[in-house]
Amino acid sequence: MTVYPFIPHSRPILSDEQLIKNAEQFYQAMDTRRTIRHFSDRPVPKKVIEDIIKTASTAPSGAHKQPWTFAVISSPEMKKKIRIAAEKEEQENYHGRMSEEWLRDLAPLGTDEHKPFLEEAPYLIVVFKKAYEIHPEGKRKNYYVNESIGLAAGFLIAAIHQAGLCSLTHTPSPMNFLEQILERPKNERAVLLLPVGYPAKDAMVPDIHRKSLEEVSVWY
Ligand code: IYR
Repeated sequence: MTVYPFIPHSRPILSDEQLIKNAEQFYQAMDTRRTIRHFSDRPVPKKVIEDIIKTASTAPSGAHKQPWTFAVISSPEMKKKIRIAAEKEEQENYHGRMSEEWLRDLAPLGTDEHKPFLEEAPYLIVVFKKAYEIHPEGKRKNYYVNESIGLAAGFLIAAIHQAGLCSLTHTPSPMNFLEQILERPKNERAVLLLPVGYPAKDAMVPDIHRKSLEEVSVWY
């Protein structure tokens, strides 16, 4: 067993005013984030995608195992393959697999089985969770994999927004076609597919509202 060396860590003590300002500014910035479904094909520098992935990978994870792989797709051929496979699954979802209640809940959002954004956005990022690690001596366990992936995905979406871009948290289901198309090793499961880019010029979003602080918090 190796023990990490421990190093000091501190944050500067800020004035209450500065703390309040920082928190409020970040909230205001994040509150302008919207999920979009219509992307521009305007190119985005690869460096931006590299840095948002590095940001996602700063998320905390069970036993610091960092049980994630981010697959980045910009090749038009690969994007097309992914769109076709996703639409095949979604066709079955919208026309049989999803319950009446589910379809009713989605109706106000106007989604359907057509996923042109999978070819339009300059980048697709697929988030894979690593159920375990493959080492030469065999399998090594990862912990709290779902929680860790959720945290990394949250960081990723925040980083995309902060950079000035948009994403769509897309979950075509089942997602195993992504493992096949991208030829991922057997310890990786696709959990999220995010088109990333600028919104299309005529992009529209539903006029939905976020729950208030009172609705989402309890204080003791
Ligand atoms: N995966 C489908 C259906 C879908 C489900 C939920 I829950 C959403 O919030 C949105 C869509 C699709 O991508 O269309």
